[in-house]
Amino acid sequence: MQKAWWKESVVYQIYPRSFMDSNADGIGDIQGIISKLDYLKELGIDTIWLSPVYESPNDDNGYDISNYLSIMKEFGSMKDWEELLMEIHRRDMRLIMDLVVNHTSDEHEWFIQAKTSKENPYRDYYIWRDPKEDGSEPNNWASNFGGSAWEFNEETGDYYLHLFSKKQPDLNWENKKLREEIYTMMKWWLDKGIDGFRMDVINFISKVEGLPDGELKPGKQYASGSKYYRTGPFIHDYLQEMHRNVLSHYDVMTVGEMPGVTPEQAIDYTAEERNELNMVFQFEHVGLDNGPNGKWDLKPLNLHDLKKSLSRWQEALGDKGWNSLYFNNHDQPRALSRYADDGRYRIQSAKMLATLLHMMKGTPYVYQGEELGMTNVAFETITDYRDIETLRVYEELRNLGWTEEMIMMSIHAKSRDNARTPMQWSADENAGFTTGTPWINVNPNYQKINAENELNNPESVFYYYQKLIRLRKQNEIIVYGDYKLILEYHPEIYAYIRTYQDKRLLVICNFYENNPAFELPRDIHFMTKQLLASNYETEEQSDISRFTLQPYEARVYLLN
Ligand code: TEU
Ligand code: CA
Repeated sequence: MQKAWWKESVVYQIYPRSFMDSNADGIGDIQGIISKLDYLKELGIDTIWLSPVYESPNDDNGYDISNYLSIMKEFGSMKDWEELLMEIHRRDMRLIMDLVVNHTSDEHEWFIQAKTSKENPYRDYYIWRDPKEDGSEPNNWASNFGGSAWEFNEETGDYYLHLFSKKQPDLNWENKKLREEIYTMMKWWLDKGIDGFRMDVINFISKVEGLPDGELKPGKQYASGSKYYRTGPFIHDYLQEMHRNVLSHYDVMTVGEMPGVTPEQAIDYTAEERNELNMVFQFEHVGLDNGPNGKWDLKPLNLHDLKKSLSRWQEALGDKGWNSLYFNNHDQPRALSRYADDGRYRIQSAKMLATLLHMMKGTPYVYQGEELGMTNVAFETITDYRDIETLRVYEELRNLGWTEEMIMMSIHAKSRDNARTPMQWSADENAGFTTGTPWINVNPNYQKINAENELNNPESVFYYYQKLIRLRKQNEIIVYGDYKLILEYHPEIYAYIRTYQDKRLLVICNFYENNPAFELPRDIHFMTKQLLASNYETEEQSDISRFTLQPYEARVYLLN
């Protein structure tokens, strides 16, 4: 297997709107980020992924781009952005930008032109279809944010496709000129010196010819069309073309966000000899608490499902591709609240989840606030929520007859706003995020959970992350070792072994409040052991052939 800087990296995701406000307008901005770069350096981060900072009407917080070549005014100017890049590079860190090219904003110049007439030269940059005979939508696809995936356009008398909000029309990748415009835009950013891209829903860009109806479930008005747009017929051609024309000319990293991707498909996307992407964000492990009716249908995590899922990915990609490792991002509720305990054992839980993830094979991603043990939020009323998906789902569930209480319970558990409350810097008003009025309320637990407290406490979650990141830099086994699940059927413990040359790494995580017994499998022999990390006081020399774990305990041993 090839060594690579992006395999040895730890990436930190910044959601700019919620990170740090420098000018008291309540909105995070680029100067705010610059003021916190030393904090990220101290954590040990070497690559920053910046969620979109481009010009946008903010229907979906920047994932609806109206100009790819300019910076959103609320975030600052191009000069601020250039300063950010320089300050990042000066600290020997790298910057990857978000590339959102499945769709644009409906306020992008291309779409403003395209919608004016069927003859407009930009018309074919988007996906248009005539109404059915009765005037209804061309097919039954649902938008990922609820409702139909089609919007009628008066001027031309037909519909355009939008897999997300109606202010996010899908681009037509079959149009060669459009593809070339995108490649030119990518080069423009790469020539400014950025170090790569995170590509938004990039497995959606090729749609099946004819856009066939999806399978309608009983009681539903619209169906998922995902079968016809995930990993569509030309996706690999497009990505290989993008690689040939753009990426191959730069030393950069790429990660493709891919809802619904399978391990087999991920190998096709990431195998080195195929020249497409370096890694993908898969979604399997963040869907394990979805009930049969999807995301808002709550179901507790079954640890066995998590073991099966993560192990499947670890083993399948093995030496054939490369994994990204994440529990959190701006679309996901906080993993700590979701898969562990955000109450009494919050600190142990945060460290345990971090241990599980950071000792696996792949490139780890830390989402802002994760390193502080930030938790989900539970705003009392829907008016405190800001996310377009949450607001739309609220309406939809009401129409389906759900009670207010049931709806809010689901929103508290799953809303994307759980991840979007302002970064908690200190116990000052508004968590030190802004001196103005924040665009979304801070989580009321900021007086206890904040960066200042964390930095003053050597036992904090922050310093534990710092340690895990440092260990990765010091031990090649953490980056390159093979993965093997052990104690497969243990109901409470997730444990695995990494192997590299003559070394092994033993990782043990207790997912519950109980005190389960760990028993070392008999076929694991070693001469010496070294305790590399643990979230409780642990005797270095204590026997590990059999011992009792504390609530949410995690340990990492290097065996020789
Ligand atoms: O998300 C794609 C996506 O499908 C999900 O993660 C989405 O948030 C989830 O299905 C909702 O339940 C990406 C971005 O990360 C997200 O923020 C954008 O809203 C979306 O694409 C559209 O650009
Ligand atoms: Ca601001």
